[in-house]
Amino acid sequence: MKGCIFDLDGVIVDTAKYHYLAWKKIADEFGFEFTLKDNERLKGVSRMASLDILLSIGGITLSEEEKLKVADRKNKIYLEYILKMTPEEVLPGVKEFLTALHGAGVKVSLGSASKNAKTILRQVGIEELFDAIADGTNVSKAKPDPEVFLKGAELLGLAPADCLVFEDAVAGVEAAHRGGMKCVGVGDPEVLSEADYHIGGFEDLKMEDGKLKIKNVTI
Ligand code: B16
Ligand code: MG
Repeated sequence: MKGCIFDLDGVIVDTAKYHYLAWKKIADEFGFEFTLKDNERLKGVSRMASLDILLSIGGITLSEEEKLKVADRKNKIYLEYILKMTPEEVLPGVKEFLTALHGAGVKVSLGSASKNAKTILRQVGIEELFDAIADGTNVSKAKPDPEVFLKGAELLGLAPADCLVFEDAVAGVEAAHRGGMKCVGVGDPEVLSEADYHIGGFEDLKMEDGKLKIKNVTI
């Protein structure tokens, strides 16, 4: 393993709660209910695809032009939350693990669908721990397409097979595999059953003699 590629939402930070609050505001304005359970369907999904799901829940049809306006409004509301994020919101063990990877000479890239990824990393103070950023601004195909992870590997100057992906979404695990990469599932092992390795959180990982150890397994 020469490089690690990290999903953002659900792996590095929990931005799903802010996506939820912003989409809920949009649903409230249209006058329909949008629940936390509904929000699960938006995880790892691009902004416009998320809007399509939201509108289908509300039974609402909009023109492409109206959809762009609503997506833009949602993003403005989302940004209000994002710009209040603090370094304490980086998920437990992430910063320590990224620092250990750097110490061991392992390259690090982001692999996220978000167009706000850089803003979020900057806001929580870990932007400098990434050697490369593949995100919604330089990739167009959504997971499970492998494009975002292949872009991450390319930006790091590494072969996909030398990279390990960290993902919390089923579509992300599939994207890693389709890109020829092994994947660590972050979260429920039953949901992420296709992942090659499983962790509950980054406290389960450590670097020892330049090698990655997951619980007691050396990779
Ligand atoms: P934005 P990830 C994804 O992040 C989120 O899980 C998903 O809910 C969101 O719609 C998507 O980013 C796009 O985000 O509106 O900021 O461009 O898990 O791929 O890091
Ligand atoms: Mg995610």
